[in-house]
Amino acid sequence: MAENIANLNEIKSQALNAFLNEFGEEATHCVCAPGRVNVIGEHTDYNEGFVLPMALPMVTVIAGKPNATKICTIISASSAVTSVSKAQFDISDRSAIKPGDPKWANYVKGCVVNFPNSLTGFNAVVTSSVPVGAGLSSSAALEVATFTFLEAITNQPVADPVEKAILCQKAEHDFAGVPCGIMDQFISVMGKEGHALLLDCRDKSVVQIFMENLTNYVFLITNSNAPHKLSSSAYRERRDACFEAAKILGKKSLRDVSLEEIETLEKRGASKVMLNRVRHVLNENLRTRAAMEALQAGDYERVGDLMNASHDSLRDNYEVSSPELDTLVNSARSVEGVLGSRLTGAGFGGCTITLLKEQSVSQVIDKIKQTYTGNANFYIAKPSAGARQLDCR
Ligand code: NG1
Ligand code: MG
Repeated sequence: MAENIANLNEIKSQALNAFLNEFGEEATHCVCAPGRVNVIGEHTDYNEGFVLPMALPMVTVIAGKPNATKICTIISASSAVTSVSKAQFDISDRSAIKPGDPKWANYVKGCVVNFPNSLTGFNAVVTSSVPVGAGLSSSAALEVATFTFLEAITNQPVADPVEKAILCQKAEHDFAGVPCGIMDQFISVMGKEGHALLLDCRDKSVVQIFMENLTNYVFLITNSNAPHKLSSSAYRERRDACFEAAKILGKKSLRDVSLEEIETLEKRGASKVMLNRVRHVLNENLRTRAAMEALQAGDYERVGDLMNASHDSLRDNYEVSSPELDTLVNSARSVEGVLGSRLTGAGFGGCTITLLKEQSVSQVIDKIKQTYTGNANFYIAKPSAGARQLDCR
């Protein structure tokens, strides 16, 4: 069976009750922000290409109240964020705030530092149903929830969602030391129920894609729970190869390179490995835009084919799959009613995403349980709303 995703009201009640227990009064403000999964468009974001994520029903909730001091006290009351732990910092001089322990609070601090308006201190509790370390962007959910909470308590929403996403991304760069792309924060801010989001990572424009007739199909996330030791060095190597290839062609990024130019690259002495990396990125951009059109048209067979081609290219050209991820993908594909299956995220570990007929879900899960030696978790990825304020009842 797919995991039962705690619903928003449960996570919200946990936060409100914990706030009352901890601070002895009712919270006045409550917000949430979702995790995400990428449907297609992998290793394209840092090449100024296209990505196509959707927001998940898993959310991070923050409940709290301004305290008329310069001190912020935040309690993480969720096993999904970390074990119960407390962070406290002074905002008299926000530029003096530095990352430290507990680690989860760095995402909060980064947003407090980057928030563009004046702030008072606050007390708050964080709870979450976004699993940590699964590649479902628990970090972006915490950043965007924090930022949304600050907007709520100051009653000063940042008008431009792009600015909001970028300030949250900057929090991750500066306070968590993760040089992430912009996909995660964009979808957590802008997600819309029933929609996926096409994001152009070059000009940061977005298209909300209503998924026509999704009723008969579902996206199933399978967490391999496999460790991905190699991922950060391999990630950097691949990114560098892409940057180097663009440089050899005298282009700013691979976004400006066409498939025909692969030949030029070869003539200029690029290695076979580099050519394969470039081949993946250029074709993945084409697939991602094709997937947007297919989703809009309700042509799920086509979306599935594109997802399969994406995985095969990530495995063969980009070489970021793993035996575990290939087993999950191949097992899913062997079941009747599965339209497509691929790894999602950076690769080497983390999750796969499978598009399938709703009635085939339990068969896919059974099949994976028979063939996969690791311990997998399954989640139904219902396309959900982005960050928002909630009532405190
Ligand atoms: P995951 O593995 O989902 O964190 C990583 C990058 C993305 C993107 C994908 C590959 C971080 C935080 N995220 O995603 O920006 O490059 O790999 O498409 O590094
Ligand atoms: Mg992250």
